[in-house]
Amino acid sequence: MNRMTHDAVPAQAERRAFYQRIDPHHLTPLWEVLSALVPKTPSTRAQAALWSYPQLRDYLMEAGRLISAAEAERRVLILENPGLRGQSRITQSLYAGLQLILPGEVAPAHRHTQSALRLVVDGQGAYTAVDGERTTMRRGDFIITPAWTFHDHGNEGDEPVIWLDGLDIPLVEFLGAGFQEKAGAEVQNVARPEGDALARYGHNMLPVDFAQTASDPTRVFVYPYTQTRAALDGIAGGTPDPHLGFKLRYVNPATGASPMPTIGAYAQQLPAGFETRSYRCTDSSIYLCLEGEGAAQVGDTTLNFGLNDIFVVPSWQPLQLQAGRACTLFSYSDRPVQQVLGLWREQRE
Ligand code: GTQ
Repeated sequence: MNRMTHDAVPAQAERRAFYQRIDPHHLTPLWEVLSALVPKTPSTRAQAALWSYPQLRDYLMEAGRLISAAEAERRVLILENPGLRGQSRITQSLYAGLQLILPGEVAPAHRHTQSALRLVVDGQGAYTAVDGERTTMRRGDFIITPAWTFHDHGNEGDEPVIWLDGLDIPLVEFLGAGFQEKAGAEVQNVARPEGDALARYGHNMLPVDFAQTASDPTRVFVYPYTQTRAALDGIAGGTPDPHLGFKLRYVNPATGASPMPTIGAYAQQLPAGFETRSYRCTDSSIYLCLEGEGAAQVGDTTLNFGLNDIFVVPSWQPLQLQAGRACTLFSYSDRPVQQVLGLWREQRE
């Protein structure tokens, strides 16, 4: 018979002494951490949280007086999840920041393996250039900077311009795959006229010999808000999904996959007074209110959001959205990663 079943279970003190003896050999017992390592349901330290835009804007303008875009390289205030302070992340896998560029400033050209999205929030007259093509940044535009593409931002207008940056920084850090380099010049040469990529790849047509695999980022790098609005308005006369309202995802038009392999992005319309039924999914999402106002009930937490406010909904927490006035919400998450790995789940109540 097994000794363990004969004798008394070894005292806690004896176990602890054992753990201490193996510790210098870089060993630790699984049974002390198993339930945390393999949880019954997703457990993240990330919390539901909201950042009010008027306050964000004030602090960002203050940052504008303290440091130039040139010195900062990117003048950004990072939105850190209150449950993940010090980690420069808004969810376990994704980063969010609010970037300011003042009239006359340039954020110099560089590239990195981290993928980035921009959602333009405030002001006009700025541009982003991606691999030699510029696009004027207009409010609500969704612009992407795929991995390893050179990008610089500039403001040739006379107003401060602010946008939300969404990057896969924590994911790339986790994978140990981060590289960065500066371009030879601060500002990229313009290689193609503005609108070239959208004309070639974004009108339900493609260059005749063009072929692409599903994981490649799209050649379309700007999704103008005018088109997003037109799409949402076009379906808003129908019946809203009880859990999502009218929700569309941004795609690579050549493949139907997400614009970039690591980040999915969405635009959603909720009619005035509409209340979604409880819904949860394994991708944590970052939302920005582009129009209207409302409330997000995330578990026990109520987040009241207004114009340009940003809020985060952690993995597997039940979400109910309530629109006050009709709402348009932008959101992004790591859903494409979870789906390709066979991990993504949702639950509708
Ligand atoms: O605009 O290239 O918020 O490299 C963080 C890292 C923005 C950018 C961020 C970046 C950028």
